[in-house]
Amino acid sequence: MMGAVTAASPAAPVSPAPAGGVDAGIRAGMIWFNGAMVPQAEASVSVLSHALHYGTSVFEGLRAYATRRGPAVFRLQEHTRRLFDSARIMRMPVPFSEDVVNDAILSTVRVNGWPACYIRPLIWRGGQTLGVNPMPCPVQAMVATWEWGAYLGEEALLQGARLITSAWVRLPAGAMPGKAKAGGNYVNSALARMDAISAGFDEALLLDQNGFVAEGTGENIFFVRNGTLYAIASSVNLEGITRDSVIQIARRMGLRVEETMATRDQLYAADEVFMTGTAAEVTPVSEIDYRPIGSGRAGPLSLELRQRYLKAVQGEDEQFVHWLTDVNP
Ligand code: PPE
Repeated sequence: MMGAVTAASPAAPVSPAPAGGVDAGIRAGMIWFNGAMVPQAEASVSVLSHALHYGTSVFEGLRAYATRRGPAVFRLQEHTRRLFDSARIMRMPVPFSEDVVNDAILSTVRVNGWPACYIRPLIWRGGQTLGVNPMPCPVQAMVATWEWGAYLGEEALLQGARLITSAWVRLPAGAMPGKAKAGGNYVNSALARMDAISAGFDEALLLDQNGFVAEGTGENIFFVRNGTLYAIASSVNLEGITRDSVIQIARRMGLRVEETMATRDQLYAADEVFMTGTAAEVTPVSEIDYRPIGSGRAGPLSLELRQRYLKAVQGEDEQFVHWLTDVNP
């Protein structure tokens, strides 16, 4: 009988809850939790939190980089602005100002002493009553930090990532607010990412409901053709801050940059494809749907833009130092 548990196929053992409740695999040190700095083990919430049941959260992802002046957060104001825009879209009244959240981000990096780290602010509907209506539930907030290396692995970074178009369509604009970085949107991303990984690929390429390229599960997409850089524009993708940074860096290099919608076959025939995101930074793509892109290796312009992006985030490019906020002023 399908699914029956026999002596030969024992049920997976039930693992005991880890001491402290949560996330034993992530070392986040001190977490800013509703206005106080607490150890990770104490930053826990009720299992009856609205967000846990219905995905009613909004979040951000930032990075702090090691610079000559110590750690600095990349494009802090822009990320906090987008976090509050996401909250507005989700009708979540945030009990803190943008300035308080900016301070919380800088303090969390500072108290943990990270030279460089990933930063995850999260705002969510907590526990009060269950039922779909979130409005009676309190809005809570936290900022956690941890060390996070190459998003799709070192190999994808060096050789170029291998992508497969997902059978899951990116959430249509009439169904979900793609411009909000809302927790619930990431159910779509998680489904696509699981299937891509199970099929042996690094990442999924998501199309919109009309077949146009939308984005990766956590990255924006660019391509190069005949020397022009094209940034994918879509009504359903996230307006990436890395995407904006790379467009500005490319224009300063004197490259021709256009924002455009594109079909998957335009990517197949491109000279180069790469992905951008705070976690992924600039990750070259070497293959999509079994078709090698260009030479089938990380493209030269992708690698050059990656180098220039890394210089900018580390404060090594004078033209873009205004993007950095020192953690220890
Ligand atoms: N699209 C999606 C769907 C997305 O999640 C991200 C960021 C981007 C585009 C690029 O946005 P930006 O970081 O502003 O350039 N994804 C974040 C979460 C990744 C995760 O796995 O968690 C990130 O990169 O921090």
